[in-house]
Amino acid sequence: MNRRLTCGVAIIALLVAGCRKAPSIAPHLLTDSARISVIPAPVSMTRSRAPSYSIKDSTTIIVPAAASADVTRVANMLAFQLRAPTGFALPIVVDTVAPSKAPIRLRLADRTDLGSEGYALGVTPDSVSISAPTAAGLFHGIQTLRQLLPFRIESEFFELAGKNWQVPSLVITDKPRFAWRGAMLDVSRHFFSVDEVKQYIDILALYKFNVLHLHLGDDQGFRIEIKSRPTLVSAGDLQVGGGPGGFYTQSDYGEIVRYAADRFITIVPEIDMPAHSNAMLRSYPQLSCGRRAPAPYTGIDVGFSALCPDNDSTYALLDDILRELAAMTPGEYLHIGGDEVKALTKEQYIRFIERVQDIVTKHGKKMVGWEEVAQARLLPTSVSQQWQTDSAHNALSQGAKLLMSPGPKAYIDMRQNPYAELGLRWAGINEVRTSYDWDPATYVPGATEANIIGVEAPLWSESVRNITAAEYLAMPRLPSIAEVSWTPQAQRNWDDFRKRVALHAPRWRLLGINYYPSPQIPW
Ligand code: TNX
Repeated sequence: MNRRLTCGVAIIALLVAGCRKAPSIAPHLLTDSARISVIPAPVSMTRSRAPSYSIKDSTTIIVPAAASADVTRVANMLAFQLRAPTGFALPIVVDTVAPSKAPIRLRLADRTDLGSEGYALGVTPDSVSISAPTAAGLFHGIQTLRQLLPFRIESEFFELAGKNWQVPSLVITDKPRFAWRGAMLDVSRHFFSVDEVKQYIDILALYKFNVLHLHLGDDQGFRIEIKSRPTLVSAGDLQVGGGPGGFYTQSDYGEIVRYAADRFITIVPEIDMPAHSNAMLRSYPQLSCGRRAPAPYTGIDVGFSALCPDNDSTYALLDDILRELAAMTPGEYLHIGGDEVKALTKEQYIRFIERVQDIVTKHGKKMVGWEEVAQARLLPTSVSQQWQTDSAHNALSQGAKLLMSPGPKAYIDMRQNPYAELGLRWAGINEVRTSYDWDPATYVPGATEANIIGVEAPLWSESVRNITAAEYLAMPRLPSIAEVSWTPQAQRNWDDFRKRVALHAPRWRLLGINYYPSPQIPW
């Protein structure tokens, strides 16, 4: 029966059930290279009238002669990304060997206007050219190329992915607004395996984040092996709702650090102190100044535990922890928490933070702390992470930089709607538009863009038990925060963003990334 006939015969049923067409592929599952969706939006993008470029069987990836290990790795990652869905060989060839037809070319260019992470991307019918002053810039350029390709480029099966690999002709010049574009994962309230953390890193890389802050110690669990203090992880291994949760050996941690570094993402480890330290105190109850004895804790209360600031053994313990952490962390920063201290006096707190800052410095690192640390004397190299934004002036008057994570905007553990099962609500409902519509440079009175080191989206895990739940909270707010931290304010536009982010959902489905189908997005 042809379709018209089906409808004709079913004319009465139609009134009840509607006229069913023969099954067809939903339009959003088809390639539409006219609709471009790059997130975060580039600083400048000019499309040309020229025909598209196409990746073909014969395409090669050209790298500069004598490319550094970093550049070669970026080329390999591009090839790896493209080979599975296209089924093409895509050999990597060194520039000057033999002229290739219609290549993808990676180039290091001496362009100060692109900063340390920017890139330029040019597409003509005959080539794709990505140039950048650094390998990090090339890597970001590759993420843009990936997003310019049909979404099926995220498929692992060329048998299913089809043959059309067009990239529209255009010119992009791009670099980030802020140096620190971070996400935080709380692996203490609930533990996340190394593989889960890698999955999160994959999402961060796609959206050009460059920091993953790991919240490694809280009341419920202490998650990093410290060889000189081996009982920390064993005595301190619970999680919300019960345990055990798990911990990273130093070799696990090294694996995470390397996986992130390969994607130009720096790990910033946090051991929260002096409060949020119940798990630590399970091994060292004699160091407790808290309001409760350090008993196993699997609830979600905060502020009751504290390390004693007036005991030298406290600093001996912290010296061991921070020394080992510094040695296994290539990034410049160690995060010492410092939030929500309810069991100490202000004087005790200040004394504590100043001594810990000295320990961090002694081990060659810079200190980051939640904004309460600004009550203490901060070094100008220290960073104050704003979550309530009521102490910014203390930090600013000492020359410290602000890392912007305001609860109502950047906390992606807040619920996306009042009826959601996942997420907390103390900072309000944070729908994707709320997370998008703000300017980090003007959010704090008295601060200017120059005072802001960047933006970070914390994902606290009281209600989050695994990476699937984490992704449900993170998507689509992580791409939103990515754009807040990368794209110049004047070029950000909610209405445009909501349409662009809708076009990423088919990619997430191929990548196996869970997401919240926000009613604010035209999926
Ligand atoms: C506040 S924000 C906390 C965390 C909680 C979070 C839940 C901050 C520095 N401390 O201990 O996990 O709220 O949203």
